Amino acid sequence: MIPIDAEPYPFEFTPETCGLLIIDMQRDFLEPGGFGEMLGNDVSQLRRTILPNKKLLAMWRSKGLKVLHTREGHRPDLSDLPPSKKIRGRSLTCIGDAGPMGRILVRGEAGHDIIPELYPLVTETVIDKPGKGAFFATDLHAILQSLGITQLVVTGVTTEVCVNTTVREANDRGYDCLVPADCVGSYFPEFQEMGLRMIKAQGGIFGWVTNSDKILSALQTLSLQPL
Ligand code: TIU
Repeated sequence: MIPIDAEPYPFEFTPETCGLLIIDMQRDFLEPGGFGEMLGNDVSQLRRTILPNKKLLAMWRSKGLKVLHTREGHRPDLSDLPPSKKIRGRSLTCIGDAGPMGRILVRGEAGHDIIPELYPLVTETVIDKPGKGAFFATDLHAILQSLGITQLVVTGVTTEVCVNTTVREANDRGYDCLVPADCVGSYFPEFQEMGLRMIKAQGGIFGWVTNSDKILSALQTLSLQPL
């Protein structure tokens, strides 16, 4: 066990049973022309998370630890897209419509895929999720259980939507979640702050918050075990 400086108190990091869960670092959220921009957001707000995620991912991989990625999106026939989600926002274009990076938030399209900077290795788990939480309508819990994972470092976008929803779902299923603030991003600075405060409030009601440099320092103390 390696204690990691975190709020509201140190996180008892057990690397062998801790997965790095990177939420929805997809082109549709981080690049112009995708779902995020379609909702009226400034996608440049999220791009500051790319470099810290890249460093954390590289270190995690170099130690041979488990990495999981998620992608939010839907089947090409949209049979898993609730009508309520399709029409939400009253935008001229909606999920499934053609966009500059292919059909918006549809599996198999360029915009739905993970950004090149954080592209998954073939050995890494990719969870395709139709909702905001990574546990809803996916096999994530079963996969984590079979791997013996009990802790998650959760990164990605957006802080108050898919990251928060996933952390809450994970917490209810018994996982301890650590969120590095510099590796999660929101289109809205106030939601970034509150999203993180909600996780660590009330004695860590949903989990812990730290910065990626603290996790990198802890990982540096481990012997090298490349995949
Ligand atoms: N809109 C927004 O902030 N987020 C999403 O729709 N999905 C994720 O957070 N991945």
